[in-house]
Amino acid sequence: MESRLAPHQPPAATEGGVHDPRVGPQAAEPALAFRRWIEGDGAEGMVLRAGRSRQGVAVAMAHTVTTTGDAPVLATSIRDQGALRHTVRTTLAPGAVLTLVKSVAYAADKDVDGAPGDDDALSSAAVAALAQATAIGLPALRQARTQALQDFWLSSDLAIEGAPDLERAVRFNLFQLLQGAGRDGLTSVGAKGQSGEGYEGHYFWDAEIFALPVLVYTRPAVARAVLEYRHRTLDGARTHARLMGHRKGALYPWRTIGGAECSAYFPAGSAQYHINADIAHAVRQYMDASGDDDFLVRHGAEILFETARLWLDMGHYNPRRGGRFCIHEVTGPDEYTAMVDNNLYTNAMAQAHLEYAAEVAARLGRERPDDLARIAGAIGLGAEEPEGWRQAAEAMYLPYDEASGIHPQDDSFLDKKPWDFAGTPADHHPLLMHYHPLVLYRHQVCKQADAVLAFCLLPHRFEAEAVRRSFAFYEAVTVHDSTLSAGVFALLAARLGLMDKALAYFKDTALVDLHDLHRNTGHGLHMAAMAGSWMALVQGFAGMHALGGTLRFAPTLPPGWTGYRFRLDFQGNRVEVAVGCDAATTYRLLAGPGLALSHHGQVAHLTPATPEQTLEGIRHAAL
Ligand code: IFM
Repeated sequence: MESRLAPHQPPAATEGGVHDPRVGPQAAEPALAFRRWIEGDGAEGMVLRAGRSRQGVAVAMAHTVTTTGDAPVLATSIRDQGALRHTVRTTLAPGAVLTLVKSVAYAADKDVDGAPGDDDALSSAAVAALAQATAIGLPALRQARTQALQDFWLSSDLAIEGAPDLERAVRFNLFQLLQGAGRDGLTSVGAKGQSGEGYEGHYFWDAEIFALPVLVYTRPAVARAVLEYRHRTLDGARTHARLMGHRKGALYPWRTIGGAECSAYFPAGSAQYHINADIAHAVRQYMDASGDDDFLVRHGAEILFETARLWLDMGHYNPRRGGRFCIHEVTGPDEYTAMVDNNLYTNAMAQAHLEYAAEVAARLGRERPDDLARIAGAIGLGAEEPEGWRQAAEAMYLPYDEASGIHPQDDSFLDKKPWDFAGTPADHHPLLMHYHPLVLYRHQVCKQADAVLAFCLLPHRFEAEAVRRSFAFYEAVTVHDSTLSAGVFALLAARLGLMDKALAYFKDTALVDLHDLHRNTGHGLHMAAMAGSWMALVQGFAGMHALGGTLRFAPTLPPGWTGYRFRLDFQGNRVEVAVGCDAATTYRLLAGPGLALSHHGQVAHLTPATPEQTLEGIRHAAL
């Protein structure tokens, strides 16, 4: 029996001989280079370090082997060109059992006190972690893990009656999100979680706009930790802003791990300024659901203020647009369109960001003036700045085309040449693998939800019929080459009462990895799409919306389902929502002091004395 430890070789990143940019740059060398062996105290392993960033990781392992019948066991370890092979040989009598317990512990620079780059310290940290795990023992470790998962399902359990495959898929997705989310305040949620090398382990807006809503309502403490990571990397965002020519404020990098921008190609990278508003939206979502003022004054407010400043620095009041506040030369979420003026999503999210930042500054001024003074002092915030944010938000330009009655994705999108969908060979998808980006940029073709996402996140901002018309328009020009897209279309289709479409998109996002729908699950799981399945269920089919601090529902029932239920944590309460085929929804307070919620506009109060309410009405076709 052989177990092998070796520096990782990058996965094959080609399709038909063409490099797939979604995996990462083609490097001749493995990302991690061997530094030294670990040995002693029953442990063996190795220290590895990244070539450029010098970040290190140590892995230490130990084996215990037992056999029934006490057959002699010969264990050998062989080091071979940076790989470690542990071999166990024995001869077992028929029916005898060999048990091998392999324990592995990792340590990274962040686990080590002192100067980064110290291989000995890293090695000792891994050996210490291994010793600690061995001392605790397998049964106790397993018990702790079981308990942690039981706790997780207490807050996030869900069921879909009539679609067991989809129920299993969403539960699988939730489990993967839980596994993939950083919880130490030093890490976030990678686009692939911890499951693969696609996108080089980087964090994107996927964390805040997709993973975070799930965590906010099922694991608030983890949501807070993920947001703390952004506060911890605020200095990197300030540096990035200066690099991009902004005199003050912070601009979060489009893709990062340590806080520095790691995009290789700025039109599809740093130009996605909406990342600032995405993070602000996540802060707001967390605050509305938790009321955690401690987070706000330690971390959240500084993030909000520093990032809000950027919009004032880059946007302007445009006399040619009636003095509206315009934002030029950005890329929105849709990566088949780049470097545009007045991207609807960016402008609408920036508007919400500016408004909220001004609101928070005003509330802190009233309720926690010392905290506001401390934060303002630390970042040199002028007393007049929040009023500037409020005015820019009020004047924000949101593109609307009178002739078609839709919201254009940006100033130029409707003028572009239509894409020849009928003439595109079936094997030319995803388009990014077959057409030069400039060709895509010149056409009316969307990789993923863009304006459609704005309608989902900020429903109060748009008129219902314009949203319905816009949905039809964007559906016809979107190819969903990004896995982030289907969940968003499912969510909006459900809110619009387009139930067949909603269900089809829901399947695409729920089964994305279990069925390997994009044929690249081997590069890692698609965390945002997985989160998208929960969002489509809860925020789409059940119509949940909580911005502003009130929990609202407008449940629908997709065709073929006889019911569904899920749980949420909200403002210290745990609530179960069960939508049934009898056109009724039951809301149950499982824990907490109680709350008021809205069901199709009807207010219900759940209290410990009256913890359950069943309300009639399933919405079928209204926003
Ligand atoms: O963040 C996404 C982006 O929106 C589409 N391309 C992949 C990225 C990582 O998932």
